Amino acid sequence: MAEILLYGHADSGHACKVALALALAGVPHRTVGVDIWADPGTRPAAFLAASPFAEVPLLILDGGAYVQSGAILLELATRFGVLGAESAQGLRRGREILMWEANRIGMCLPQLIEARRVGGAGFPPGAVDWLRMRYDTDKARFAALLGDAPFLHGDAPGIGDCAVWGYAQWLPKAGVTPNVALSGWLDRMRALPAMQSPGDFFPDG
Ligand SMILES: N[C@@H](CCC(=O)N[C@@H](CS)C(=O)NCC(=O)O)C(=O)O
Repeated sequence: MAEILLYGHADSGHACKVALALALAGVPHRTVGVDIWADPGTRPAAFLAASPFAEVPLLILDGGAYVQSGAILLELATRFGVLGAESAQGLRRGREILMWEANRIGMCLPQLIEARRVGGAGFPPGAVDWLRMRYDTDKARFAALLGDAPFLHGDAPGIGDCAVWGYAQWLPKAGVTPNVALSGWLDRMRALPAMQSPGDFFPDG
């Protein structure tokens, strides 16, 4: 198999989701840093040619270009039979959590982080309160999804855990707090042997 390349950046929770999945699955790969704060036109030509919105993550796998973090997670899980895709039930669980994450907690957390980064500039009045209100619902739903299990996929983490980790790793940057379920899960995720900091996942990005 040709070398697997992951284009990403340490400030991108979407890219961290994929980096974590590759690490948990033990899939050898190389990361390529893309400066997400720079003018998109300055990004590597090979990246611009393959990523339609000039966004990370971009995964090059067997000559194919894969975008959208959730879709990449599903590709990795099904191709390698890992992180939930070992069974039909685990894959279904992964799909359900990925859809929930993209619509809910994975929508409000990045926006809350961005609102703090820019001091609220460009956010209409009430937007941050609305995002915080959504997060309160999301963390309650997270607890319901987790139940008594250590991970969202049960005894071991799967693609759903990778997806939620992407931005839940930065709750303080979003100015919000976890509930007991989220806090315990975050501790268990941090303790995974394959876990790395965003800067270690993307040393040149
Ligand atoms: N829905 C996409 C979101 C990707 C995304 O928003 N990427 C951001 C970094 S988190 C990016 O590349 N921003 C750079 C830009 O838009 O110029 C996914 O799930 O992969």
